Amino acid sequence: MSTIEKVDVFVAAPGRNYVTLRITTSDGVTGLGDATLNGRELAVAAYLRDHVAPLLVGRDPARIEDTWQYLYRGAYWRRGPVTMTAIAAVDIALWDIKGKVAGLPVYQLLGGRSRDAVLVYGHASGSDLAELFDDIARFKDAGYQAIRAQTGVPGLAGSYGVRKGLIYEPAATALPEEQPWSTEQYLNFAPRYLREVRERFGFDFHLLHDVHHRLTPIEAARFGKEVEELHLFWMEDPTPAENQESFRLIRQHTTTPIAVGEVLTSIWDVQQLITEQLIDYVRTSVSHSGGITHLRRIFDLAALYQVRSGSHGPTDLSPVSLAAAVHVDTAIPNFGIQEYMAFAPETLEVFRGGASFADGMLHVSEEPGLGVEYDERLAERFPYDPKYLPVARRLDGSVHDW
Ligand code: CS2
Ligand code: MG
Repeated sequence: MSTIEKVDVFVAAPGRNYVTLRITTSDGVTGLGDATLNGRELAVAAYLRDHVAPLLVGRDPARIEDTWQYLYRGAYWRRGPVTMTAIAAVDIALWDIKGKVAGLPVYQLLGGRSRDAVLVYGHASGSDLAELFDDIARFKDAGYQAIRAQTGVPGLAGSYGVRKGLIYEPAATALPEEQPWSTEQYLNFAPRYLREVRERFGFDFHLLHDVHHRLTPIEAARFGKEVEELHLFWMEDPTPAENQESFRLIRQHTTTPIAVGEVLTSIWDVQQLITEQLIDYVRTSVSHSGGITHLRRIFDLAALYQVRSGSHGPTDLSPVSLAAAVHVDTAIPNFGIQEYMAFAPETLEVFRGGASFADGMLHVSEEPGLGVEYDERLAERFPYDPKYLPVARRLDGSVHDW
């Protein structure tokens, strides 16, 4: 029987900080997992190195479910982004190994194709409307059928979601940048600019918007109602989702579809949102919610309630995550859409292979396993560079959800 012989955790910054797990079996088969948690990378790296790796050596790599249960229940302390990202990295790596041993791409182990390709959405942004419109035009010219639109709020410096240069990266400072926030100014502006986007570009593409946890439920209800006629594909994270029942209030007032889940890390954290149909898309990601094994459980629960997938997938999830996500997206019946951002060139030098982009869609790798290789030698040239996500403060100086 093949056993797990070696567990390596690589922390490097090719394009941005990534934590990559590599598991090697006694037969020399390797599997990769993504353990990146933006702004808290070293917490997951230490959790893996110090508390998980010693438990894995000698285990049967084929026992993916047993390893998941062992790491989840055996930790005693459950859930949360650090634990579930560490478990996810191990899970993804073991699925990679299982695919390589079977000589099959992972999606084939998940039931085979349910679709030919995976619809993605791109991220158009601009510090003002003119820049946003130019960016939307660029994404439409590049073949994107779904585009998220974010722009700065006049009078507020550093609004959420505005890309600086080619690659979007919100974790950009050695200590958290403090950004001002005004709900009133946002609510007076966002519905207006989204309407101008529809007036300029029409309705022949999916338009998405990320509220990014910034509103109270009734404010989110107002926002959803005001943009209803714009037929958004979704409004994302309209209000913080720790209190899942707060979405009942939004649902009472608007039919604008709702997407939630990128900061939620287990089926229990989205259980009420799904079973009460308080959301339309669940955005849990393969690398922050326990890996392929647990994400499948979440999407299967979601399928019972006609909730579709909409997995998180910005560049602070590595190409290993994106590859694993597209294997899952290719196989599940209730796929909705996959978030996708182009990686930096350095990232693609270190992480080779995986899903490929064409005509607004991602195409799954047919290589055995996930289809991604990690060049650890080249990665060493890009040392870890600690960065924090911003913190938002209201105009009275109190902390708000960033
Ligand atoms: C955003 C993320 O892509 C999204 O929907 O919410 O970019 C999020 O801000 C980052 O992943 C935080 O690291
Ligand atoms: Mg988001």
